[in-house]
Amino acid sequence: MTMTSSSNSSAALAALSPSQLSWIKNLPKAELHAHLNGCVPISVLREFAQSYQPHPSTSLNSKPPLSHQDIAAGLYTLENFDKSQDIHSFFSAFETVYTLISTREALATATRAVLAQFLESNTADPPECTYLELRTTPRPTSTLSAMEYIHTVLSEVEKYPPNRAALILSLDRRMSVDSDQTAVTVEETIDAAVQLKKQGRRIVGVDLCGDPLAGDMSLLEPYIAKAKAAGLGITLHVAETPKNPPEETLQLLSYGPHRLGHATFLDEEAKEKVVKERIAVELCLSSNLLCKTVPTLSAHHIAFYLERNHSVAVCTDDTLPFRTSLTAEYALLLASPPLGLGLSEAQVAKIAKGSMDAAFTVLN
Ligand code: 6MZ
Repeated sequence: MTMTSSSNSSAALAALSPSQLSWIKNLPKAELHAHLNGCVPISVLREFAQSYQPHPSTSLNSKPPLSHQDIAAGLYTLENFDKSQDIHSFFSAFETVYTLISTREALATATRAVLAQFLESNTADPPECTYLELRTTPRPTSTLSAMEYIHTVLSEVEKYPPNRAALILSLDRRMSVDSDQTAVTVEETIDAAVQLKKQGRRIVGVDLCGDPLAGDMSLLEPYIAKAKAAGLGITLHVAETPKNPPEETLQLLSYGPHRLGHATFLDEEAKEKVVKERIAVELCLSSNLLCKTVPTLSAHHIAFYLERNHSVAVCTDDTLPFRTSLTAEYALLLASPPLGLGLSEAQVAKIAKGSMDAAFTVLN
């Protein structure tokens, strides 16, 4: 049996009284920032790993296919993401997930498991969230085109009613803008989102994510404008690391996003703009602590927004590597310091209401 270290959020969860825990579980709330492939339950990945056979068709980026040992090591890293890692080593952890989820069946199974994790009630417990906006990056595999990838995920999302689940398509900062023989481009992703929305399918927004230091963000403007003009919500990961230049952040803000992901290292000018333009911020506490972009909970930038009565949505980001759940992230808000932030129930209820109000379905 593999031992996994416990997380900050599980300690906060354990510190709550039974009535506090029940109150949190029953609070209506939205999960607005969850990456599909970062939220696949480990049990599902282990099952895929059992039948995995290294084959050229499973290789990624023309590298040799991962061996059984590579897969085992990758799963271990995902489950034990901690001391030796930081945000810059985080992105390679997805190679194992992408190798194991390369067929339509595996993708559908993984998507169903992620949706169930957030939306199904578990024995006596209510569902983790009232409403889920799941996001994923379209990814062609050896057996699936990018469009088939999107349709597979979308069909699973659409099995839930519109007031429970919707899909956001992510642009990866590493994507080329308008030509790439081997991978999906920004242009293809935006066109797919726009077309599917026009057809009445459940795509509600576009995200920008991926390695925070990759890519040239100045090229994105016309694509974001096109998505906005089609009525899609825009959420952008911004200033996730201290190395993100302030000019890049201001440029991304100039594209008029409806929401921001993380927004950890905003300078004064950017902060002022975010507050003035009331751009809701998706905050992922465990993710920031484990990626070491925020040193302690008490130093988290959530305090800045709460002081200004600014809309924030507390979210999980990637439940697998960050060993968390939406309930556990809310426990970090309510539990007394040092395990949590010690917010009042009124403050936590306000954050939960803010998450529901910031949903992209509200735009439509
Ligand atoms: C930036 C992140 C992320 O799209 O394959 N992703 N991008 N910052 C983060 N926080 C630390 N967490 C996940 O889900 C996995 C992909 O989401 C992005 C990465 O590009 C990762 O490969 P999908 O479903």
